[in-house]
Amino acid sequence: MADDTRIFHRGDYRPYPWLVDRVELDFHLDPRATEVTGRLHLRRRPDCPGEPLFLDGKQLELVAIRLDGTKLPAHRFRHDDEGLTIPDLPAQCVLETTVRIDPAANTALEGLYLSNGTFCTQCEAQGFRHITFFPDRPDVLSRFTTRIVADRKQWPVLLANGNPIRREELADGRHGVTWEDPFPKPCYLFALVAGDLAEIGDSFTTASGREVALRFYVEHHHRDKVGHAMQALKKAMRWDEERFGREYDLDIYMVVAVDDFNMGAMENKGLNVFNSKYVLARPDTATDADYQAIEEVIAHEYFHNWTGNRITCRDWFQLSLKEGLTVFRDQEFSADQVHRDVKRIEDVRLLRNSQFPEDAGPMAHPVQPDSYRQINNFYTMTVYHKGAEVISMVQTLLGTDGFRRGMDLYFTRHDGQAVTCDDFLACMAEAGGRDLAQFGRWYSQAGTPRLTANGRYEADSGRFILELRQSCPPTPGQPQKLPFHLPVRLALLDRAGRELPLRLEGDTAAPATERVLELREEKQTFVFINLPERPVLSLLRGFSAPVVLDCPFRDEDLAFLLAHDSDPFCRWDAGQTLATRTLLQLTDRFRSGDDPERVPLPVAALRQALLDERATPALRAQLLTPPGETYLAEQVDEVDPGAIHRARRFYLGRVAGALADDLRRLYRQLADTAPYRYAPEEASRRSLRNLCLTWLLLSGRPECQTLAEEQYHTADNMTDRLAALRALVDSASPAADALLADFHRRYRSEALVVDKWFALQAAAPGEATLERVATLAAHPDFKLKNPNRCRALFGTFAHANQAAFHRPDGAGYRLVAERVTELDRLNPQVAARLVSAFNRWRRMEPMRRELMRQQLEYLRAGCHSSDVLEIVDKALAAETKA
Ligand code: B3K
Ligand code: ZN
Repeated sequence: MADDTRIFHRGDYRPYPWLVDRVELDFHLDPRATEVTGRLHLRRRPDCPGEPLFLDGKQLELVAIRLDGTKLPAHRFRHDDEGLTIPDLPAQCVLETTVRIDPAANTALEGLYLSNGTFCTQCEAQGFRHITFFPDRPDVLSRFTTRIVADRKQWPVLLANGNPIRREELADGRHGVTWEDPFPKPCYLFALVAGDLAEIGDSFTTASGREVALRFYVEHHHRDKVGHAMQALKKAMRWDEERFGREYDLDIYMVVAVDDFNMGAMENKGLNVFNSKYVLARPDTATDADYQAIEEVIAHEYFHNWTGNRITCRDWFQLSLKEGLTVFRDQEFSADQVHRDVKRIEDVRLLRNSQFPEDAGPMAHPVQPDSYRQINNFYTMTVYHKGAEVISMVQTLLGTDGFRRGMDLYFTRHDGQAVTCDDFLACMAEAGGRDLAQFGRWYSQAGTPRLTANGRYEADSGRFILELRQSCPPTPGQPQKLPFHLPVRLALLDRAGRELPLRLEGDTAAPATERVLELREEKQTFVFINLPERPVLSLLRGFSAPVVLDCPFRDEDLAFLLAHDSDPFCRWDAGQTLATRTLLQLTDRFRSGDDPERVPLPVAALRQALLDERATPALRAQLLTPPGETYLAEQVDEVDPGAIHRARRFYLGRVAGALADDLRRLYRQLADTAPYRYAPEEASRRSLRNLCLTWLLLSGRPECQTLAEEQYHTADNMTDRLAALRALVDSASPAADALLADFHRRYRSEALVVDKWFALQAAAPGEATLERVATLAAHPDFKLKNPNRCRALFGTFAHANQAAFHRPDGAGYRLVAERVTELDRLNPQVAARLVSAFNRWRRMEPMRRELMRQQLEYLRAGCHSSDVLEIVDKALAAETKA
């Protein structure tokens, strides 16, 4: 049975009838029996007379309850599974409750729990109700004071939000620290940490000259892995001042790294709690990708201080108000730190691989969802990343200056409030002087729009007639869609790849060479004039809208764009389309048993891209990397993951074989000349060099294995060592097993590297991977309770190894379903993420479709959390009718 079958609807919002001006919390920490006293200073809202007080509270043992200092008799309140109801309260009062909780038994990692002996909290979205009785909703803002008492020896560091105001030495070896947060905040931003942790300090002077203490807290053996995160934090603080005029507001900013964490990190006011994966880095333990991700997540959580904390969400349906906006801000920040063009390509790849399938599947929901059963299931690619694309489109429509004015207005008007996505859009419309009413459909309509373009050149009149059409497929609960307001950035190129002046019929302004067309109708025609030759269309530059582009480009035009387009995104995308066409033809051959050798491969175009000295190495690596298997699966009507996998391997092997001499030469040219250092140019060089190595191994030349073995042994950093090992494992080299064992021996004490070891094996191609994953689950280092480890093994297997997960005998489905059932009892949030691997079951070929359906039925019968059941029920629900 489900533990919660209620459905929450966006339209049901009602303000909370009480104000909680202040709350004083008192924690007496003990792993098995922590006592929490909460003193709430309550005031009835004048417009809500007579309403009882309801406080959320789950799995709390009520020890005492007092009203204005006097014990409240049992008949004056009701305590049930959901919380505490108290009718008949005076208009103003102080309510005090004391509860007992068991942090050591908390495997869901929501509320107060222990990670390697450190107490920590995770309250977003609804964890605070597992700590004390409180209105656990984001629109109730209170000033928090937190006193923490614990054994001094075991937990010398005691942290909470705000500034420390009192330290106490107590009897029996205990000590206490009291923290005060001057900023009113919702309880989801509350945090507490207690542990034996190393403190790494630095400071930052804000633009207005205030000194802010920066503090990182990590387990002692990690103290030499914090430098990069600290620098990232300082960069983010400066960037937000320069780009958005936002300064930090408290005197101290703290970040704690813990090993057990359900997601990436949490932006608690003044006290971020991080998954250690996004803090710890040393050249020998972290890859370039890890370094980049750390910079991004540190910045993301920091940026939340304004977009999320100072201005928060009225209710959880507004989640994208803070998440979409903050992802947009971290993407802009990262683009300024690394190569902007490659960063954009990485973001689009992620969107296409993960958000587009979500938007086309049973969990499709608008950026502002209409309903949910379990809010944790809505921390999705759609809310985060499509939400960020929506913000980016606002910037495109308003221009950078208009957008900045809109942000300024948003900050001035709503500082200290809990608001909605509509409030945000209203600021943008007002400051930008634009009507964004139709644009608002991006928040309310789910599904990925399809943009169709048809261009026709009339030689005698010198006109280029561009017809744009849009449509959007039905999604659950939304059979019909209205047209979107869609910015289409474009250019027209001449035969040398130069951008032509763009003059639309009736234009008076001087023609630009790139412009943004605004599509608002289902179909619109744009006529460009004064064109002496047939232009090549460079469409949707920079991916100006999150749509599927349907454009009947000829292969020659794609090859031309791949070689010449001055917009790096369009260059890359032309290459992706070319590769996709080839890969889909190959997939057909593999499905039907026809000879794949007869399919022509775009070798010449790829060689040109590989050797293009004008492009950065990282961009060249992106131009060469074909779309992944999940993306390809979305392009066909009936998915045979085995055929897609074989097609992609065949393509890589053949292209690599044809380019082998170039790859070998480049591999040598791009070798290191200095010790490892994380810097964008260095990472860029390594990314292309490691692509060369990987492809050389895929080309099947045995002598290349020695190159990889050498690189593995001589590398002075994790990027190169891991790339070499992965290349050997992926090409099923006989050397792989011995090196995997060596890798484990070297890094067995570094949890984050052991995660890489598990993930690498779970991603290995070949049917036998399934048996290996089953064996690894029994490895002494495997811990189902640790989310990182669990994601490394089972998450990688289910989400990133299509061929093995979809093994035709159904063994992959059974393996994952069993783990989901087991995890569901321990950690429903992590279980729900894993079970979503079954979401696209209806698109499979009939045999796999039936096998997946059976496992979903088994899961529906065996799981009990609302998290897993919401996903499973939606997956099994009737198919959306077109
Ligand atoms: N706001 C948190 C996510 C909380 C997820 C709760 N299930 C991290 C972030 O987006 O910054
Ligand atoms: Zn966030």
